[in-house]
Amino acid sequence: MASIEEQIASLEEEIRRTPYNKATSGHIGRLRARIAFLRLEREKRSRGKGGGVGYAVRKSGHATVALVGYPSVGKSTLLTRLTGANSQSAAYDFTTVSIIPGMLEAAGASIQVLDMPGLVPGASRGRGRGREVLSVVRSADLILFLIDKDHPNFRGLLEELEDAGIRVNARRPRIVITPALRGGLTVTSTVRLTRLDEEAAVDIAREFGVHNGTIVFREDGTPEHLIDVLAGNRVYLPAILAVNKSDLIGPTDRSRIRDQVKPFEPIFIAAETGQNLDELVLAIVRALAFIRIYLRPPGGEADRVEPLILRGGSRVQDLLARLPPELGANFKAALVWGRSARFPGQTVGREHVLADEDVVTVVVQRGRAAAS
Ligand SMILES: Nc1nc2c(ncn2[C@@H]2O[C@H](COP(=O)(O)OP(=O)(O)OP(=O)(O)O)[C@@H](O)[C@H]2O)c(=O)[nH]1
Ligand SMILES: [Mg+2]
Repeated sequence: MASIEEQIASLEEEIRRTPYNKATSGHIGRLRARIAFLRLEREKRSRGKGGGVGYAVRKSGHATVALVGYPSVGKSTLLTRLTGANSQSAAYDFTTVSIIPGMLEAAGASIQVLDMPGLVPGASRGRGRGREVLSVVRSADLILFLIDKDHPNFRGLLEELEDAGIRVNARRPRIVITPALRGGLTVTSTVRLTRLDEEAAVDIAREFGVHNGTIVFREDGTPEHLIDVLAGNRVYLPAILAVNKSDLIGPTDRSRIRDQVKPFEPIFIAAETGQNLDELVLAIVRALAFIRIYLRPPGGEADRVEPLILRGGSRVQDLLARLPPELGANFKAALVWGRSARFPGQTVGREHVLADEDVVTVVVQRGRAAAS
C-alpha cells in the first residue's frame, strides 16, 4: 500500500491532469477533500511519533508576530533592528536554527517578534524543519512576510502556509456542520449556493467520514471552505508584507514587486539601515488592532492612566485572563461603559466583545465587587 505521501502526490497529480469544468468540479472537490483528509492523518501520525511537536516558544507580551520568509531575506537583521534581540545574521542560508524571540515596544504594547528559520519549498512536508516552523506560525497573532528582490516568490510562501492549514487574511467560513448518528446528510443554506452544489457537498463530507447530520451554509461557500470546516484544524491569521533590502531595489523593480504581491500592499524597508522601519511598526500595530480597556473599581473612578492592552475582538473572558485569578474564578458579571455597551453601565457576561477605550468594572460573587 502506498504511503500517505505517495497517495497525496498521486491525487495531486490527478488534479493537475483533470481539466476543470462544471462536469469535473465535483470530482476535483472530492480529490481535494481526500488530500486534506490524508494530510490530517499524516499530522496525527507524526504527532504520535513525537515528531512535529514544534519548538517550545513561550508566548509573552500582548501579541506575537511571526517573521516568515525564505532564507537570507534579512529576518534576523530585522529582528535585531526592531527589538535589539541578538539573533545571528550572516550571509548564508539557515543561520537561524532555532526560534529567537525579541520584544518590540510600540503604542503602549509589548509585541513579541519571533525570528525563525527561513521557509523552503516543501516546508509543509517537513523540509528544512518546515513543519516545526509552521507550527510556531500557527500560534502567532500576526504574520509578517518578508521578501527581497532575489526571493520574490511570495505565492510559494503562501502555498506552504495554506498546505499547513494556515489561512491568511481570511475569516472562518460560515458553514456549520452538525453530525448525527443516522438519517443521512442534509444540506441547507441561507443564501443561494453558486460555487458548490448539494451533491458535491455531501461527497466532500463523506471523504471525512461524515455520513449523517446537517451542513448549513450561511454564505456562498466553495469546496475549499467546506473542506476547511471539516478538517477543523485551520487557523485564520492576519498578515502584512514587507520587502527588505530596499536599498538595492530601483523604481522598476518596486512596481514589479507591487504587482506580484497584490492584494498585499508591500512596505519597502531596509533592515540593515533602518530605512522605513517606523512605517513597518505602525503597520504591525494597526494590524494587531489593539484596544485599551480602563478598569474601574466598584463605586470608584476609572484608572484612565494605565489601560490594559488587549487584541481587537477580545471578550470579557480575555480581560479576566489578564487579571488576578480569583477575579475570574468568582466572576459574576461585568459592567461596561463605552462603545461596546448598549447603555452606560450595561451588565454583560464573559462572552461580551469589548471595544477600544471601554471602562469595565468586574463584579464578583458573594456580593463582593472588585476591578483590580
Ligand atoms: N543590502 C542589504 N542587505 C541586508 C539588509 N538586511 C539584511 N541584509 C543582509 O542579508 C543577509 C542575510 O540576513 P539575515 O538577517 O541573516 O537573513 P535571514 O532571513 O535571517 O536568514 P536565515 O536565518 O538564513 O533564514 C546578511 O548578509 C545581511 O547583512 C538590508 O536592508 N539591505
Ligand atoms: Mg536568520
